[in-house]
Amino acid sequence: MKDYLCEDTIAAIGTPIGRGAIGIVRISGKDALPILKKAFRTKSGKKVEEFEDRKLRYGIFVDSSGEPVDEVLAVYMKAPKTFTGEDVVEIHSHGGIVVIRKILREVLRLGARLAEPGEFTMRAFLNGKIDLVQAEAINQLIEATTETSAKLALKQLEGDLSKKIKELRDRLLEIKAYIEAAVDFPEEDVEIVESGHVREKLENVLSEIEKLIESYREGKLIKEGIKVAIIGRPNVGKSSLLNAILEEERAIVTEIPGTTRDIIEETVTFKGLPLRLIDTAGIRESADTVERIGIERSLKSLKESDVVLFVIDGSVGFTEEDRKIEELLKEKGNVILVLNKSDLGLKVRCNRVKEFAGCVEVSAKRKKGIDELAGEISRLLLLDPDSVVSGGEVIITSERHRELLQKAAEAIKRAIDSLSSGFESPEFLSMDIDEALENLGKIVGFVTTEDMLDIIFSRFCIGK
Ligand SMILES: Nc1nc2c(ncn2[C@@H]2O[C@H](COP(=O)(O)OP(=O)(O)OP(=O)(O)O)[C@@H](O)[C@H]2O)c(=O)[nH]1
Ligand SMILES: [Mg+2]
Repeated sequence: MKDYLCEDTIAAIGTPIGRGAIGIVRISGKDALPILKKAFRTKSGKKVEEFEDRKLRYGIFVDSSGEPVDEVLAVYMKAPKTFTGEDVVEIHSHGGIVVIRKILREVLRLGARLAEPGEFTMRAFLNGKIDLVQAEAINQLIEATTETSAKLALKQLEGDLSKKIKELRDRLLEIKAYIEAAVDFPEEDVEIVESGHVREKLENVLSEIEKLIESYREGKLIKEGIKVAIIGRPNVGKSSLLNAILEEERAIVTEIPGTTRDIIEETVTFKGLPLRLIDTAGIRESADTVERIGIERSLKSLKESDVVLFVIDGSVGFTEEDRKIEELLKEKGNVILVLNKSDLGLKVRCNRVKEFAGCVEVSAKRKKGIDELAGEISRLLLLDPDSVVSGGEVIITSERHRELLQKAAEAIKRAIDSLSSGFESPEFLSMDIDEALENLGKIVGFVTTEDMLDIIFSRFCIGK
């Protein structure tokens, strides 16, 4: 994707590879319409000279020798009111992979080039149809595995974060105007800076940037899903708990200890929380090689998790084996004790347990107390997915954005420091503000470099 000139026409299959009712080949660029005209015939075999803008047309797609490939619906969308800002053609055929590949091959033969991953979206960005944050949000939306992360991506696509960044930049530009006036009139520089309340304004901008940076913790959890490891000795009901949360019989449950051998990971939206649930092999001393490997994997997912559900058989109480596992959990902060099998009568109760960050009494078998678990998880992570998604707060979800905001914050802090330590050189102040502006600009794409674009757009799938 080294060539950012949008001279050539690009094409790709826009639908997933596999069987489907329809498949779409998308073409963007100045040759999109001429290519369509060459390969499209009416049902009676006639060429079509005029395609009405934005109107689906039924016909036959033919190959180089005039042989029909498939019956299709084709649409021509005239620039600039299209996703990429260029002429766009879509050919909707039947979804079989053979047919759709044939159509793509023909389109390439007629002069289009196969699109690079993310190239359609990159053209949309380069042609000013969307900014960088929105381009990244498109990818996030495609990659979203839970409802909550999809909603968050959609908010960014609609421009929430972009608006916020632009507003912060405008405020910095206003501050910069005062500082430049101070540079121009050195005798009155102190008065000018004071009359503009420069320091106060900088502090306000800084505190809003810092709030955005803080929102990353929450944003990341929602975007990637909260990793929840279900840990405990064999037979306490870990897999039953997984099944109860998923509301399906996903994992095998038996009365034989050591049933689960390998980790099972499932993504689910549970009471609005995007969870990546990991059911693990029961931890115990074992001579069985397969089981031992499984237990090692349990310990690994324990380490990588955001939250641990430590399950014990509450009808039995803490056993020696449970205590050993508790030892392993010492280092972990977010451990919720799950007292399972409450239907059999509990020997330990949550109000007696103080060692864990949270505790719930459940019956995985009877599906009792399961909802309370969601409450405990969100309480522990200080996460309220409803307000995150529907509230007015802007949340960042990308490491790239976090880094750039951090750099902007540092530059503003420097400016504030130099103001408080006796204001000597407005030129330096101006440089700090410029640095902050540049970093904010990189978030939305006012300021770009080729490397940056390469990195961002190469993460996309082809056809997007
Ligand atoms: N009465 C009762 N039995 C339960 C409950 N939860 C699980 N069980 C039973 O306990 C046994 C073990 O359940 P599993 O879910 O397979 O336990 P596990 O912790 O995944 O076990 P391993 O995979 O061997 O580590 C099964 O016979 C379940 O039916 C519960 O809430 N109440
Ligand atoms: Mg199990």
